[in-house]
Amino acid sequence: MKKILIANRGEIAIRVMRTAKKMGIKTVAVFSEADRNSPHVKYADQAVCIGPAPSNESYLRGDKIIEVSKSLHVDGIHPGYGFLSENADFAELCEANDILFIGPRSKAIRVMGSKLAAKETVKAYNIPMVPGTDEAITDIPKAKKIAEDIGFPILIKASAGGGGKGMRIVENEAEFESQMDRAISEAKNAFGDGSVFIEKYVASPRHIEIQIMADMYGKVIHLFERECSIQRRHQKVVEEAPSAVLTPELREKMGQAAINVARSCDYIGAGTVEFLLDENLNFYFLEMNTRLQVEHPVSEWIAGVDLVELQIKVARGEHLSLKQEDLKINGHALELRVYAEDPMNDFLPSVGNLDVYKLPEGKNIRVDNGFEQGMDIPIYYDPMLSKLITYGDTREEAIELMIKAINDYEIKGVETTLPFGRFVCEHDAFRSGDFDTHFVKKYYSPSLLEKQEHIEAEIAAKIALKHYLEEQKILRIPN
Ligand code: MV4
Repeated sequence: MKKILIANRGEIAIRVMRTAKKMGIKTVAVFSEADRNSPHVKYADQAVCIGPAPSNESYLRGDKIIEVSKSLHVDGIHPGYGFLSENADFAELCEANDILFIGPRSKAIRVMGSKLAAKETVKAYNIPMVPGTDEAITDIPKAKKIAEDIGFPILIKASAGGGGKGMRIVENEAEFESQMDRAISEAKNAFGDGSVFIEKYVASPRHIEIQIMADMYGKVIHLFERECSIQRRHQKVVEEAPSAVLTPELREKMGQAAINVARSCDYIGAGTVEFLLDENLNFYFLEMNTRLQVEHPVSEWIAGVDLVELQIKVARGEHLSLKQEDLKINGHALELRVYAEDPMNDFLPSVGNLDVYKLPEGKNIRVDNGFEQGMDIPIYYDPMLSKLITYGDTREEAIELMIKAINDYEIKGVETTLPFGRFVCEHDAFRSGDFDTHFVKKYYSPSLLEKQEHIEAEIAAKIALKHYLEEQKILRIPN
């Protein structure tokens, strides 16, 4: 593999190119008209404009990306996350054009993209699943009987959904039919596929995911778990590895289950198997994400691997040389997603210009960034600016360093989720490790953030005053 094209933008495009360069592989960036001056364009060896700002006219144009790849003699395409990364048709188009798609084969993407097909596929592998139906519901009275057997509340999920899209809680049997009707028509509208199924609703779960890596010769390893329960409306905010609640035995069990999920679909490359973990530490398979994830750096840090390097190696046919028994967890890593969103105003995108943009630096701090000072933040894409990742020998150290690094950011021009990240890191429930997916809903409100900012401003003012008075003393000493 001599040259790869990165079909993405922002921090992940740069992150992939960094590893490609390390491996001596040439890089091609693609960009939209809104991203002409973006860092990922400058960072690449070659760059090609593929269309206007809207994603469906640029970063989602698989046909154009293939065309560019052919004319520049690209060997492989790395899709990053989002955009075309889980588009089975695009992976197939790459296969048909003899360009390596750096990811699983299109078949695995297609199976895991359908939640019902995924359940069907993993069934033979003894993977724990939430009680529910495993076929699309066509007979509503029959489904209602099943719901009564399972016990309310239940959850209706769209087969073509995922990541929380197309879900509906049904509290009791009285509302079953109406919710079912709505769920089906919603699914039809949103995904063009009205297939829905039901599951018992797990009320206070943690969201634990396992990173896996597979080569094309049937070897599959796992790189431990990530705890992703700190999320807001299905948008993860803080992720960490390892989880504060897994025992080595449970980790081993979940790791093996994840490996089996990968085996069930002949998976190749990096993938993530999502589980729910209930209060009694029972785990249930939810879905598999067939791409590199935003939060992959926390796994890289504790496992001591470069996941993009492994992706490229297995894509070009190398054997995985890592052995499961040689892998172990070292220390603790945390990631905060820094969004240009206003935590005081319902996390509305805060568009504008990055008048000041200075990033924290130092030992055990990693910032995966896609922006630079002076840039406008385009309104067309996800408003994530960068990811702040910190590491420590212990969870406490990683948290303390996260707070320090948050304070070392200097951003003017837009509001960001940095103060919200500090709120999470300072919260007792987070620090104790005793939290679930309802953390934000349960504990966060803008007024609490205001209070915290106020206290911090007061402390800062007091420190400044003390300095001032001390300086005055010094100045008053006569010569
Ligand atoms: C669930 C659940 C409770 N019970 N399934 C949301 C994302 C999608 N992957 C599945 N999700 C959930 N499925 C059952 N049977 C609760 C969620 C859920 C959730 C899961 C992970 C992380 C955050 C979440 C927030 C709300 C709901």
